[in-house]
Amino acid sequence: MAFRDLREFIGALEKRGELVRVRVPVDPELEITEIVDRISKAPVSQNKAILFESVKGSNMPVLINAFGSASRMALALNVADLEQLSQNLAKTIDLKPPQGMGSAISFGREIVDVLRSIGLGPKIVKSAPVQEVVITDQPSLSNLPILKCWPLDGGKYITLPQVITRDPVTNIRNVGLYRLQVRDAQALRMHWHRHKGGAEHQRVAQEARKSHLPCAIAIGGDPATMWSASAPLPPHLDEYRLAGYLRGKPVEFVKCVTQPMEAPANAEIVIEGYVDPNEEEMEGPFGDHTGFYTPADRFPVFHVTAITHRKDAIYPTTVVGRPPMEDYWMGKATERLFLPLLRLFLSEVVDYNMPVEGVFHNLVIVSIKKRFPGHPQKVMFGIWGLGLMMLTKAIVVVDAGVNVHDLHEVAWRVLGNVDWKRDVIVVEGAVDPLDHSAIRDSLGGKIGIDATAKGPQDGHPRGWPPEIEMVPAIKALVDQRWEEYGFQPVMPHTP
Ligand SMILES: Cc1cc2nc3c(=O)[nH]c(=O)nc-3n(C[C@H](O)[C@H](O)[C@H](O)COP(=O)(O)O)c2cc1C
Ligand SMILES: [Mn+2]
Repeated sequence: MAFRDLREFIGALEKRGELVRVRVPVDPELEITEIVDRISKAPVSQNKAILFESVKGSNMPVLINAFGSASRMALALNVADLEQLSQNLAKTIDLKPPQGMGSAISFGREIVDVLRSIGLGPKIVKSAPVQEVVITDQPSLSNLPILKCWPLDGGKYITLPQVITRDPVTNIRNVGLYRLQVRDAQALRMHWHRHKGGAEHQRVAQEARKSHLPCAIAIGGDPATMWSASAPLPPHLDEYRLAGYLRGKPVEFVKCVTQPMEAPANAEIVIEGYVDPNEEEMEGPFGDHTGFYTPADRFPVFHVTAITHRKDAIYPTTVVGRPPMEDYWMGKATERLFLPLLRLFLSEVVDYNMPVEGVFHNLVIVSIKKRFPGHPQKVMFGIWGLGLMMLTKAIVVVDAGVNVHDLHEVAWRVLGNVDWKRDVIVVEGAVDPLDHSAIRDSLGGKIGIDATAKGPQDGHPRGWPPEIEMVPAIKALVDQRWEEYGFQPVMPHTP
């Protein structure tokens, strides 16, 4: 059952014992961060969503860490566990490995059609909870409980928005989750990276000589809709259709009051406004999800023309920092959901993992069915050519049977299987703007490591040794006699 809005989700979290209400007053400046940082890193039994009911300087409660565990993220996206996201989507698109390039392309079209037809949206409604209160005269951001997350941050940031824009030429909608720095009561700085949908709309608006790029910033809504803003769909695909697919029901929209835009009707808050595509200012610094501060850089300014909200609006937000924090689970959902899509283009892929230590762009471990010389390298270049996966700094390729989610196994395979002269490629290309190690902003070195077993076809004539394994008959015998030897009934776990 799809959630209608954020409060229905909060209700479900509370029923499952996944929500803690904090009633004493707390400071949105640093104090909430320190609390949620501890809770995100606590054992699963203590890692809860938190509703701060009394936040200094605002009368809105603050919801945080609502997506911050595997089970809460699964609940948000309407599945029993995150693995089900892959299975459902694979079933939806009836995934069969494409045979050759022609069918891969038609298969690609099919999936675009599936995504296009899903949601049958946008469904426009006349009256919306998010417009219970409409402020067009001197709308002010200062009524919102916006956090200052970390000590060296350049100010206060809205951290969990859905930033909605339309391509000024094609009118196709994009939704992105980009942080927004408060400049003053009526302006924000828009931190969309150059590789993202919103930034492309800004460039299209510049080329078309538009002075305004209309924009709606939705805060809250049903959880699948909120999360969909973080999904890296290919350009020209509306993320709200993906939300419709996940919910099994289209997202409902209402017309904005001051911009030629629509926003989710069941959001908590909508900030309407526009970006002047030629106006940029310094944004940042900001304590980022890499665990480091991102330095200040130039980004566009967003001017507020209206704020609408529910009468008793709740303000959802998040804090990013040294992982694991809430965004790790939002990204894990993407990783699981996108596995069938990755396999659509790289059918040899069995599974992949973006471990928490790699903060997504720093490491992808991928297992493949290797068939020909150079196959691991083909997969590396394939990944470096796929959407935002282009930003991957390190790719490790292992054989089909390796559990990519077991980092001990992966380390053992890599360290044993790799000849560091033969099996490594280093290339230069686009890297994440958050990569502080890159020599230039957004351009740097990337590594591909082939940790598959090597045979004669890989230029390894010496032969590859067999892996050590006991024969099944002896295993069965020892199982049977275990207690007879005088050991405890539970078998010791072999790592
Ligand atoms: C909590 C969180 C914060 C994020 N902040 C930013 C950000 O400030 N700027 C940015 O470009 N991407 C940010 N992202 C990543 C984007 O949301 C993601 O790349 C998404 O695919 C962007 O949508 P787009 O592909 O339609 O541009 C963030 C993701 C999460 C989960
Ligand atoms: Mn997009």
